[in-house]
Amino acid sequence: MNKLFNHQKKASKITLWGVSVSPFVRKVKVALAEKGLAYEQQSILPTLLLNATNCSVPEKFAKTSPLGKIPAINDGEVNVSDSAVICAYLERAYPTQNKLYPECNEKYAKVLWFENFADNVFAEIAYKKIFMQLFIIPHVLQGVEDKEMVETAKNKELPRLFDFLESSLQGKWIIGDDFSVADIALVTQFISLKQVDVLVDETQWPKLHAYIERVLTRSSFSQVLIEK
Ligand SMILES: N[C@@H](CCC(=O)N[C@@H](CS)C(=O)NCC(=O)O)C(=O)O
Repeated sequence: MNKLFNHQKKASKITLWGVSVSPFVRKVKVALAEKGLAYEQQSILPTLLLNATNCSVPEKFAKTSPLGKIPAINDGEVNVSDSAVICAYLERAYPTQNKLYPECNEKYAKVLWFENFADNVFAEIAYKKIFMQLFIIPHVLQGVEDKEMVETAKNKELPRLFDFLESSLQGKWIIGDDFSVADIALVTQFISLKQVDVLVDETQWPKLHAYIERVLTRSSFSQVLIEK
């Protein structure tokens, strides 16, 4: 009873900063759901977009996210920003909940590699060159997308990354038998692609297509996608 009380008390003090449309915010929401941690969300745009839309930047957010990016969290007095750092922090702060990183050193390194690939290499194309152009620029900033950038990303750059992932998939999850933060980081990017109608062709990338569907059946993903 005491243990349960302590857990609930600890979990309820997490504040997540960021709008759910961000794949990086979604990544943290799924990680929190996997860990069964309660939180309250402050749906805020990054500082760059707050400024561009003449909105003020809350002091607490500025303090929590020094670069003004989303996501960021407050866990009591602890301020953490960047999705990869937040997930690593949550694993360490809440070690008894579902593990997001494997014990084995080699697998751990692979997970970090794929998480970095998802957040930086894949997102550079999927998020910056496609989602930003097709969603954020027209719908949030009322601007006009760079059509040439989108076409090159969709037809040349993205298929190469799909090929790489197709050849990397040897088991149930991206690094094999262990579901991890790498799966969360990757599939949250695919959700953004789907939101702008960029899909993975099942005939060309069958393993990747099945993998994404498999990850999406996890209750953490359904929970977050239902909330939206
Ligand atoms: N590496 C960061 C990337 C976060 C990121 O780029 N978030 C976007 C919103 S989806 C943002 O805040 N952009 C504003 C900016 O780059 O200043 C993470 O994983 O949290």
